[in-house]
Amino acid sequence: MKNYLFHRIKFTKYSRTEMIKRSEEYLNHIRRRRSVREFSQEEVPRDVLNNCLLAAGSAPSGANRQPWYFVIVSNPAKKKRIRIAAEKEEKEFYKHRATSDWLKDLEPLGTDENKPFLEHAPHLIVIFQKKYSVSDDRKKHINYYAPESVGIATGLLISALHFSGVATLTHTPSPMKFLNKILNRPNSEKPFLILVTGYPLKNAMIPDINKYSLDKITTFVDR
Ligand code: IYR
Repeated sequence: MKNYLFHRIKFTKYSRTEMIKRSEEYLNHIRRRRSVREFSQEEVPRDVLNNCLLAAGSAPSGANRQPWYFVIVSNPAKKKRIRIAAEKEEKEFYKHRATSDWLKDLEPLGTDENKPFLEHAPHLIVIFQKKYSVSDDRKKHINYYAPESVGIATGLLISALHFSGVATLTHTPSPMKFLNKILNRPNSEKPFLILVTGYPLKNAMIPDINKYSLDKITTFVDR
C-alpha cells in the first residue's frame, strides 16, 4: 500500500459557554440573510469575491474531487445575453411548463418571467457542477456525489457573502444549458445555479415569509 501524507489536526475546542454564544451569534447573523430581487449596480470589491469563492472551495466533496467551477460574470453585454436567454426559458416555465400547484406555491414570492436583476446586479456567479474531468489521454475521471458537494460549496458561498455584507439570490432558470454556450464551458460541466450577487437597492422590498420552527424540521433520537 502506498504511504499517503497525514498531519495532525488543528481544532479549536471552545468552552460550553463559548459554544452557546457562538452558535447564537451565528444563528442571529444567518437569520438576517434574505434573498434579494432588487439590486443596486454597485460592484463588490474583487478581494471580497475572491475570499468568498475560496471559502466555497474549502467545502468537503466526494473523494476531495472538488467538482465545482465558478464563473463570475460582471460584463454588461454577457449579463444581458444571460438575461435574454433566461427570460426565454422562464416565459415557457410560467406559460406552459409549471404545474398549477407550482405557480400557486410561487405566488407569495411575487416572481414572474421578468428577470431584470440578471442585468442590474453587478455580478452573476454561475456555479457549474463538474460531472467528470478529462485527463490528457482523454480518459473520463468521474466525480462522486457531485450534486451534494456543489450544494455544500454553494451554501458556504452564500454564507460567506452574507457574512461579508453581500446580498444574493439563488436563481435557477430551467433548463440552463444556454449558460455553457454563453460562458464557453465544456459539456462535462452542468450549470448548477446562478448566484445573483450585489447589494439591495435602497428600499428594496422582500416577501413576508417565515422559516419553520425547530420541532417542524427535527427529531432528536436520544434513546
Ligand atoms: N425559476 C423561476 C421559478 C421559481 C422557482 C422556484 I422553486 C423559486 O423558489 C422561485 C422561482 C423563477 O426564477 O422565477
